[in-house]
Amino acid sequence: MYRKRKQVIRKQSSASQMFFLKDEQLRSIFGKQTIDTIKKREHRYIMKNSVLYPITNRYRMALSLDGMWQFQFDPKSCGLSENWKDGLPSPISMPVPASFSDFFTTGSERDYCGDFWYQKDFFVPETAQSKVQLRFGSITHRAIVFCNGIEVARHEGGFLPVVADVTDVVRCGAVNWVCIWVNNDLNESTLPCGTHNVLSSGRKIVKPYFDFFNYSGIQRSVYLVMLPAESIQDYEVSYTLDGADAQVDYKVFCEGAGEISVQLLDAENKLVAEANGAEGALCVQNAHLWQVRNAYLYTIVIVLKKDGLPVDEYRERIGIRTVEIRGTKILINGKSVYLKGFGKHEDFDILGRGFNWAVAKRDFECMKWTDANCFRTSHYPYAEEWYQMADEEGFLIIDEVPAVGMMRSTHNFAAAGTGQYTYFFETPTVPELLKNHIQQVKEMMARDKNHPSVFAWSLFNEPETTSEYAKDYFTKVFEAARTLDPQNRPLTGAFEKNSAPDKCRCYQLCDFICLNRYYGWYISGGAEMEEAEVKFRAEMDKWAAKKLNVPFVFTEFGTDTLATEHKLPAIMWSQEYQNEYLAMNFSVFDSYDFVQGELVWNFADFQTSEGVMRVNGNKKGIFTRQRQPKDAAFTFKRRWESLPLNYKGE
Ligand code: BDP
Repeated sequence: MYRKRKQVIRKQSSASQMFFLKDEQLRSIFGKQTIDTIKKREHRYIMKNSVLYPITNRYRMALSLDGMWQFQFDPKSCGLSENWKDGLPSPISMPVPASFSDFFTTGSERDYCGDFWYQKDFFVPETAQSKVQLRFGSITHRAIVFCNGIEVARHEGGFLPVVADVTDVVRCGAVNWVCIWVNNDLNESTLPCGTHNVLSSGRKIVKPYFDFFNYSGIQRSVYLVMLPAESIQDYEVSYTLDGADAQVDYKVFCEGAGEISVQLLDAENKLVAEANGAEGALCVQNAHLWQVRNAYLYTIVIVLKKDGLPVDEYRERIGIRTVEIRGTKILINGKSVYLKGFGKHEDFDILGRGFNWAVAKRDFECMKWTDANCFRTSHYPYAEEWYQMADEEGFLIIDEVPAVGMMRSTHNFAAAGTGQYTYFFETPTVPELLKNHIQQVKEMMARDKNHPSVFAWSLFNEPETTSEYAKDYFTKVFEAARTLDPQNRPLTGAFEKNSAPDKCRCYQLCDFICLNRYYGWYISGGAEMEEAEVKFRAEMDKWAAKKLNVPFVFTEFGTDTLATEHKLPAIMWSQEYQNEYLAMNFSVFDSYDFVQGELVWNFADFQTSEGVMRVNGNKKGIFTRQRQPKDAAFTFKRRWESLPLNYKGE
């Protein structure tokens, strides 16, 4: 009966039929809204919607839509033409947030590549504020969002928020429905890069040019956001220190006119500074700085008033700290910091890449136990909650855009070190790729700019960097990125072995240089470890000879290690080998003062595509996929506990 009722509404409100309905009919479907606003609706998503993290207070409300959704694969890609937006023909249940893959018991479902759909009913309160939005933490990799059968948003890119303004299409005090077309295919003009094969059966098999499973779906939380008519759209902050005091420069962006006031509260909620206006400065005497692994958070309270009365308020925790690259040092609050930590993935059993607070909590506890202070969001921006936790725990983040797989090879990591030219940037798809790349840098910086934990932006992982084409391409990406961050944080990218000191044409673009190196694993592994060290030092000597006077950070080094394997003498894949490899790497890192950080690959074992190089995924974890320590975790704990924060600094 329930379903029947829905179908009646759906039929009436189908977008294709909408303009054939009489005004009275439209009014009866959409209540108080006018036909004009309904007719305008299809273009609303072009307007920039606020990506502020959803909160609830007197003026705004965020209702979680997490839970069971309905789901259907669309292997024939007929859903759009058959109007599945009006109701999925035969859906199954699917939890959100989560990747869809690991719930299934057949390979064809787990590895599904193509179109698929999500759908959910949701109630909009009668008392809803003037603006209503649907906000998805991400939809992987591309989506068209329909609300009550009407298109409200389109988005390319699977790791940043999708916000749809549904003000003109929802019915308040009634049940509405959202239906989403999603596609998880990969190609060379979208981020990350890849391709697909079509089997003789017609089934598509995705071929990522990267080394992690192509998890997809609605992998982060979904909110129904209700905002006042005039609202705070965004804000940005930047910091200057002056002795014991600090100045917080801010800018507030609003939709609609009004007076703005800004306050800064300390950790005890006591007012420490205030200012008025859309732009201004908050002066904080005896500021508590946000320090690495010793975070102090203030709360910024932004109030929008109209005719003297508050109409909106947004508050968020921020940390006062500065970031600077000076010579070969990375300075936080003017003091040199040696980075210790991990390249990570959003990856866990059953959830796939779905965000889960409990997993994130365990990850932070494990990282703190090793005395780490930093991680890279390899190879895509993570769920916002990761950054909130890092802000609180005092972790530094290198925030990475999903520019991975920009090298023509089905497994780009396997091409690393072969010395072969793996061309990429001369293909016709490049202008489109560049457009998407810059767009995602914009969206990442817009979302993450106010997190004190984010101290640097990584604009790529292991692309081809030796051609003139690559140089042109990345020059454009860096030029665009340089204009976007109110704090002008350092820009970098992770270079693989082919980006050698005498060949790479892109390292000059970076404020500090990140190297992914596997001497002793992909290069001269096993019995040849001593040779690996010779080659490693030879490369480092070449970098040293360039006298670049910038910091170098190892953003990857590691060995696949099975938690079950022990062997004396050590052999590749054994826990003993992982430790011997690390000892060699540490001795190289310690020999060069400009090496200012070590982020091991990877924090934990993680799922990848199948292949002869992978045993149920990548096993380079220092922890297992279940977050239990391998022997190497104790090695890191010992080393990192013994290194001062300003190791090799002044
Ligand atoms: C690097 C990639 C990373 C891989 C790693 C590996 O950046 O994504 O997982 O190698 O081979 O090339 O383990």
